[in-house]
Amino acid sequence: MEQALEMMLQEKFHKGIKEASKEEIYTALLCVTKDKMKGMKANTGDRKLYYISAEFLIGKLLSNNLINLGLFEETREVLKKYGHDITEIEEMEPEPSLGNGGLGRLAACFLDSIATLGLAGDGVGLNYHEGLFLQKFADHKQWEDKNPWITENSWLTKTDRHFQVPFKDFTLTSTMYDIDVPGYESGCNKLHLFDLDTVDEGLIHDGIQFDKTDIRKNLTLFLYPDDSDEAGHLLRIYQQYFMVSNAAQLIIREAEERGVNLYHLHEHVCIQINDTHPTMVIPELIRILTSEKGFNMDTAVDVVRKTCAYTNHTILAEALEKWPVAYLEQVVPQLMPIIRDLDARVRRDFHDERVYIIDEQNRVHMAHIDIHYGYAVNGVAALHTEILKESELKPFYDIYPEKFNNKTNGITFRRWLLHCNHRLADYLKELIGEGFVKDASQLEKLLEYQNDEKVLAQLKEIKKEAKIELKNYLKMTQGIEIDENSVFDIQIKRLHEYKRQQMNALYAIYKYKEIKKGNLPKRPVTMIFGAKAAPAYTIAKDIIHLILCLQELIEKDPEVRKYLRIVMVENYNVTKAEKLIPACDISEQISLASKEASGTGNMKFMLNGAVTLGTEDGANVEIHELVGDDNIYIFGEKSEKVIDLYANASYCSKDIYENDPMVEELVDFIISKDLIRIGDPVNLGRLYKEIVGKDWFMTLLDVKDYIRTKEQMLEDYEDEKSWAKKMLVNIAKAGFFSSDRTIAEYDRDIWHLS
Ligand code: DL6
Repeated sequence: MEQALEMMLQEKFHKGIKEASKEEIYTALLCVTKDKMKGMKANTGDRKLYYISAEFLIGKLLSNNLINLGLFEETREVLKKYGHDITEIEEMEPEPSLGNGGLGRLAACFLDSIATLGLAGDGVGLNYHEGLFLQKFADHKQWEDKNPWITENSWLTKTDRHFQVPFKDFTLTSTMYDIDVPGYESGCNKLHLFDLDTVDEGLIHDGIQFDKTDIRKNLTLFLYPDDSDEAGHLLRIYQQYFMVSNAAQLIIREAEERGVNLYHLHEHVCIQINDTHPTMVIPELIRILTSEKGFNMDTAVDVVRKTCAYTNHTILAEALEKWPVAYLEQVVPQLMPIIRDLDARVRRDFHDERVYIIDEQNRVHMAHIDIHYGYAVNGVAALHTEILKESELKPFYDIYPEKFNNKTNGITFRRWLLHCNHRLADYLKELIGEGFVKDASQLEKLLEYQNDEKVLAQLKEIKKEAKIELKNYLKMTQGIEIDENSVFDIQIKRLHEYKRQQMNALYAIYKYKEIKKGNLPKRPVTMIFGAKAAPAYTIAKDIIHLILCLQELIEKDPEVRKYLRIVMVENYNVTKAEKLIPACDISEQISLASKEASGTGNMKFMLNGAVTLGTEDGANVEIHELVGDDNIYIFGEKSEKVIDLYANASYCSKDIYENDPMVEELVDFIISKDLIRIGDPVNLGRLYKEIVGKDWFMTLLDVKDYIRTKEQMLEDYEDEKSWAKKMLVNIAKAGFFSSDRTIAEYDRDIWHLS
């Protein structure tokens, strides 16, 4: 590495390692790493996977790529020798925020594991010029700004693949960019990101505003453009079709290049449809096979059905896409005869309107296309898959029980342990050997040490060091100084009412009031939040406003500040997650039971020795089963009860509010003089009204149990040895959540690549 880096720096900047700037070293390292990846062998196989996804939240790639190439340690040493710190060099890399949250990060973890397991599988998506918006706080509110990530030297390589993508009124020529995905001690795959040469960042004004109708200039500008109006909806359809038409053409072209007989496509190719954004790949493939490759409709449907599999990531109605026929006619009229034909086949075979593709309001249910015309449907955690089978998708499960299966999510340990917490990773290697890096189940060897005081003390020490690092980072980035001896209680995830950041805020109000009354905690608590709210999601933004107002109230109150702090991390992203997760004591996973399909933050936290405070939701259920009652704190109503409450429309937050003085006091504080003095009465008033009058995600149902459980947790934290043992058990049991295990299961049950 030393020689390669030195030569690259000389070639690019006429400088040596010692005198080069951080930015120059970053650029040179990027180029050296790219060269090394070019020389890697590609994973190959007779059958190839295409993982199509609107999001790939890959995060910064330098360190991850170096780890997977086995060059990280060496590079760190070389840099050290010349007086540079690799973490400072990493800071130079702009983060590609090509995703919103869990779904996109999952796709990135999957690419890492697919490559690591030596499977031939590429990602296919869009080359958004702007990542998910940059979040800024001002006036205790979220403001959005553009978030460019593509620089002159980036991980992208422009290829000479181009396809013609036909829309109603014009045809666009795409360009394919590739990002190499090296496996850990394995071969390399690709992430293919499609783009248009005509896209123009100059279209953006006033933060993230732009002309939504100028498709040639805006198509790949933004991930999830605001779809609160018709132009926004249409733009999303343009994007989705652009993504899948390119994917379909690439898949067919590559199959032909491999000499595959297209009538046997399904024997050589499988396509994973990641949520419904890529669903149109089904009619698009059928269109190409019938109009260009001489297939009749029956055969095309048959081949495509045997090629495509679908992953469901949510049961939230608003996230299950239904496109009006009129919109599809306006953008991709060539698909409508095919979609109508697919719907007619369903109507012919099943006389149940719940499973039709086109409903009475003339909307196309994208998930219904996937289920009828794919060969596998999976949920992303055991509970989620059960809910799909038993309620959300029951009519489909009754028809196709054999298609349904569960694939509990996972995370790549290369990023979420080796990279983000090298102290812990090194210590684990010292204790139990390096085997866990490739075979995560070996983490269980750690259980032998659960009563070893030296080991427990060392785990606590590593946690403390991570807390100090986070403290320094927050001081540097936000000018906030926190106390590493306090309990770090962290909730980081997208802002959504179902994830219930508002319930955590009610806990803060409770604690504030207790401290005011003189009930002082044994140890100070630092509550850390990180979350972006979708720009058009008003109540989510109001919740951020509440948290920022509480932060200010406490900061200005010296009496309370000694015992309680709130820190809302600005612009939460993958890079920040990597700093926050190793430092966490209490992992907040408090969604309303049945609503969080899986969660993956919960897995990252446990792997890094945090203890979960959670509901029986998503993968929390499996974490609970693995670590046992003593090593997790569970509260709240279970999913059966919640589903029942919805079914009978029998939840009424106002009843709870009016009949429980403690709850009333906490909720009233949102519109108290103390907060109105700091914040905006419109936002706070609206949130108050929403909680009292609607509370769709049942905050008030669980808030008291939540407070009680968190208090218990804080008390238990004081028993240092027993807490350290909980940390150890969580780390030891995290092996199940390696995405290598998840991918091995996808391969065994769905893809059959190996
Ligand atoms: O499967 C990845 C991830 C899950 O861990 C989360 O629980 C789930 O919310 C997320 N789903 C989505 C889809 N849209 N919504 N909401 O992001 O997928």
